[in-house]
Amino acid sequence: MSGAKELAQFKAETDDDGNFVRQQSAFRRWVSDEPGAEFPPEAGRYHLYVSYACPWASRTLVVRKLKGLEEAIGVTIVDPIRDERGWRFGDGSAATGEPDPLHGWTYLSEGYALTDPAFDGRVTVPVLWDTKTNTAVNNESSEIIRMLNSAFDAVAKHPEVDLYPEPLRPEIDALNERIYETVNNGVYRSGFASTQAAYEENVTKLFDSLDWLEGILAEKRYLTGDQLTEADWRLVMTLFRFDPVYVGHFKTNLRRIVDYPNLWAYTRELYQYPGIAETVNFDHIKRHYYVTHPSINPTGVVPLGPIIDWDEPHGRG
Ligand SMILES: N[C@@H](CCC(=O)N[C@@H](CS)C(=O)NCC(=O)O)C(=O)O
Repeated sequence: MSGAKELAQFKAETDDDGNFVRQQSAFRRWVSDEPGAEFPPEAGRYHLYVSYACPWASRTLVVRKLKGLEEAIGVTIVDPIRDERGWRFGDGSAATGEPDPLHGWTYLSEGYALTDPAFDGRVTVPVLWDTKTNTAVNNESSEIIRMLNSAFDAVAKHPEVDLYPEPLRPEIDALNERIYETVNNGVYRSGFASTQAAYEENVTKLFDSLDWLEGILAEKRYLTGDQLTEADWRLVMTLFRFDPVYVGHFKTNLRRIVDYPNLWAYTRELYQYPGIAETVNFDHIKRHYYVTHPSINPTGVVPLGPIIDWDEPHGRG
């Protein structure tokens, strides 16, 4: 890929002040268990296209796992290395990800074109695909995880798991809002800032939020208390990637997660939670970021470290 093309892409994603601006997700339809819904939940009908590298896509993998939807909803892992043609399918090897089992596509953009021939935005993961109408239902992770949490209970092995319980919703919404702005998206806003001022502003807000979260986790086991909710799983997608990638690649280096006693123990606890480690692929994560953003890492060299013991006992609880 040419560096000029990549720079042009990033320019389009940066405002006049040098701030990274994320595009709105395009497909916003819903799977619902309401009678007469356009997309009713059915085992075997829907499919997720994801990248292990992507924190937004990985949320959907985690919720699928926690709800016990592995048999009801299929998954395809795309190649972590992306070029200007967007996400590509793999050859089935551990390094490149999987071929498209449904259509034999080469690029995920083929699914975007099938859903909306006029689509001309960036092709993103995750995508929740409907095999019956052969279209993308939704490509916004925050909405897909809500559907997986509540619409598929009839076909879920763990319908009792509720990551967005009614009484906690206002608290979860408030946590999500600050964490999305300053942490989940804050790392991208820091890393893709194209001016010193934009970088410093975003890094400062990011670390103010990490300090705030460290304080919450000094008092509580999880963000809302003793129950894991979507707010925890959304946060930890960024924490898993923080020391391995963001500290170096996105220059979010005032501190590392391992320097925060509570955040680091909490990050390990969620990593060690049954079924989660198999959704976290550090090889895909590191190669994706370091190889796919030539404007900030033109050599594409992937660092060997840092050495992190993810299995160290977390000691919380
Ligand atoms: N708001 C979307 C964001 C998804 C997103 O930006 N995914 C990234 C990967 S981490 C992507 O596919 N980027 C492709 C591109 O920008 O070309 C969501 O939460 O689902």
